[in-house]
Amino acid sequence: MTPIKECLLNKSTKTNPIWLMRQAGRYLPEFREIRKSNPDFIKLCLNHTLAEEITLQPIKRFGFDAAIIFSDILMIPYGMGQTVEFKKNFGPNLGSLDLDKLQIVTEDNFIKKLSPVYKLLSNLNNSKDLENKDLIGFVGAPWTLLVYMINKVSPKKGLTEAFFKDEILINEILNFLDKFIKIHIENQIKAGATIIQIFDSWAGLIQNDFDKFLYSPTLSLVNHVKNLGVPVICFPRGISDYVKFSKIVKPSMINIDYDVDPKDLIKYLDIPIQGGLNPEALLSNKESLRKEIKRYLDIFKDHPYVFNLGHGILPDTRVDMVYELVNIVRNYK
Ligand code: 1CP
Repeated sequence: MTPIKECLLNKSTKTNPIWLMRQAGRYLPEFREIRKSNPDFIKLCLNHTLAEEITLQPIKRFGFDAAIIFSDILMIPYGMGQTVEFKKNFGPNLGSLDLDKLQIVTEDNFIKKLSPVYKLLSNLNNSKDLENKDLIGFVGAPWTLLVYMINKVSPKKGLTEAFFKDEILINEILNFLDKFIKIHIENQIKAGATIIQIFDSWAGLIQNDFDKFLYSPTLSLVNHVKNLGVPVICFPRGISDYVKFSKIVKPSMINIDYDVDPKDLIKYLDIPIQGGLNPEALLSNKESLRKEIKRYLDIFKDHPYVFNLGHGILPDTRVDMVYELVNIVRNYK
């Protein structure tokens, strides 16, 4: 059984399993090399040969316990017919949203457009490099995808009231998202994903209607994954109440961000926990990195815990700091 599966079953593991969010990409020189000659990011995600190579790059270097496929949460709006572009130093830029066009997108159209993602998973499923490791497929949560689809660009600067003005549009998109996210999950599992992670990167922007935007739509997905017999990890980044979320949504494991106090959590949570370390710790020096890692490992000594970060690894991270991190986690006693 893989180390992460053991952890999910509450078994004690010799050392904490480890992988890092956004481990494939940005900070790796070998990724940047490929990216240079592939300016169209969506095309790169749909090139299953290169996507396989990129997925395995961090595994070959660091021997993580899981590979996460090289893809993006915005492949779902792309599959639903909205254009998605990534501009240098700007981030994603989505095209106009046409409900009439969305209504005629069939399950077959969607699967056809994203078929290289499923091919990527089935190829990786047979890879020697992933023996006794998990293969993580993922989706964006409905709220986070709704945010990108309506806002069209990153909501880094927050959302204005105008975002919420068309309730009919919001409800329609949420319905479509529930349908197509489930299709994407199902096809990733069929192709060989052994775990699904649901990224709700902008959950922290929700201020009202938590049931409508957070709990109900996520619970619907979590139940779908569980019915397909695969564990599901939720990452509702930036919400204040991880305990309430976990009690309502009941994921197999919860990924925490770096703003929550892990000591508080273990008092109230009995499900396995993943993550927490501030990715900025990797930009400091080895001594403070060691201290921060030890803080998490000490707190989770008697709790099923997968080591990971509290958000994605930052582009400026030095590769030698990642080696150091893996070393510290693997040798912790
Ligand atoms: O310009 C480039 O080279 C592209 C950078 C890049 C990469 C490497 C983007 C654009 N996406 C990815 C890959 C990616 N995205 C992966 C696979 C690699 C891995 O994790 O190992 C995954 C899991 C994601 C998930 C993702 N995409 C999230 C959720 C996780 C998170 O970090 O919060 C989000 C929010 C996105 C949207 C996205 N895609 C890319 C960017 C720059 C962004 C964020 C934009 C923003 O700040 O709003």
